Amino acid sequence: MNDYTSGMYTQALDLPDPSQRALQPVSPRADAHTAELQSRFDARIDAQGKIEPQDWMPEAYRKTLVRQISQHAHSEIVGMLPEGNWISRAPSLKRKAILLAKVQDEGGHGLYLYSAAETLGTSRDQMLDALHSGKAKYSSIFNYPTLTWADVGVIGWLVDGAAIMNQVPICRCSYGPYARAMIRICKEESFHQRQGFESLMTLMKGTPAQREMVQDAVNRWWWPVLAMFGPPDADSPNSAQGMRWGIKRISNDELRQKFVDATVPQAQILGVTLPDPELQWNEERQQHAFGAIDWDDFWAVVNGNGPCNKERLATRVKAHEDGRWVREAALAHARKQRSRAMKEAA
Ligand code: FAQ
Repeated sequence: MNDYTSGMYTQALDLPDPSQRALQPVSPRADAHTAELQSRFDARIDAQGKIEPQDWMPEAYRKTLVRQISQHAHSEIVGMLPEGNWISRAPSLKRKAILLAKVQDEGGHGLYLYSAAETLGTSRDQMLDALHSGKAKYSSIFNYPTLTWADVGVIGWLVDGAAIMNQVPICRCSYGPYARAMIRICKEESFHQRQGFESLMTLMKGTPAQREMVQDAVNRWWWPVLAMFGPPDADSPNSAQGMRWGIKRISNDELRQKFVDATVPQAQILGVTLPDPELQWNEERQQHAFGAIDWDDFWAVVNGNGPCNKERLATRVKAHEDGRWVREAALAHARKQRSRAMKEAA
């Protein structure tokens, strides 16, 4: 039971609703008004319509969106770090320019997403405080190290590939600002995925040592990428309600399966082996069967104990502190302009 499962959907989920026990209506009139707003909201969700910032929405819907969108924004911003480490070591000017553009795109995605979350009444400062104090989550995948240049290609191919698989359905999310932000993000992620594949293809056409480097990177990233889709549906506390509200459109397990099915032929074209002896085509199910994911490792990483959690958070906090003077200067400039405009108007 969690606090996202309040309201009428708890009936559909067959869960008790604690809010109904704890809260009494202010007055019968207020209660009737809320019921009317709720029923309009439900009708719009059922009709696949969009909810906009000025619309009434249940508090639990707002809270779930702030949780998911802010986690997503944090992932984009922290996701800049593993690749950012390679900007100064890219093997050519062309690769450096591509990587700079990609890392900058991720920063842009973070900004659209923080803006989308701000429309729900939570400030960017509040969200950043939650990230920097270690309270907020961000994607598990960014807590693994980038040991060689091949890791940068593998992040593009597999991590961006998984991100697209997960994020294309969010373009149809019921919350308008989130859905619209995702359209541009997905277009850019698609470019990122292709540049990663192309970079790996170049390495695979190179020396035996370069091919080995790619295989080693694929071996290290494959399983964490599969875990990135989130826990199995049966252990995913937010899924049923998220799907009912049209925030999530496809479940964690279904997306993971689609990703495996799409990636196996790409691995064959590249000439790499995916490190799973149980991975094979299942004729009956018309999809690939694959081995068991190490969920203990996933939860250790999510709970702050992955190989790079501490380093990532420390780097992020330092970047925020280093940028403090820029924010303060911009605010001071805005104040000066405002007071000048007021003097001129007087
Ligand atoms: N890492 O009940 P569910 C990118 C948490 S962006 C950490 O299934 P839900 C771009 C989950 O928050 C990548 N925590 O949760 C890029 C929940 O905890 P809570 C990020 C995870 O929300 C590429 C608990 O487990 N993408 O890659 C993870 O229904 C390359 C139970 O889970 C998004 O954020 C995880 N992997 O489903 C940048 C997409 N998985 O909050 C740079 C939007 C689950 O109750 C380079 N988000 N948890 O305390 C989503 O689609 C969903 O939020 C899920 C999780 C699918 C991530």
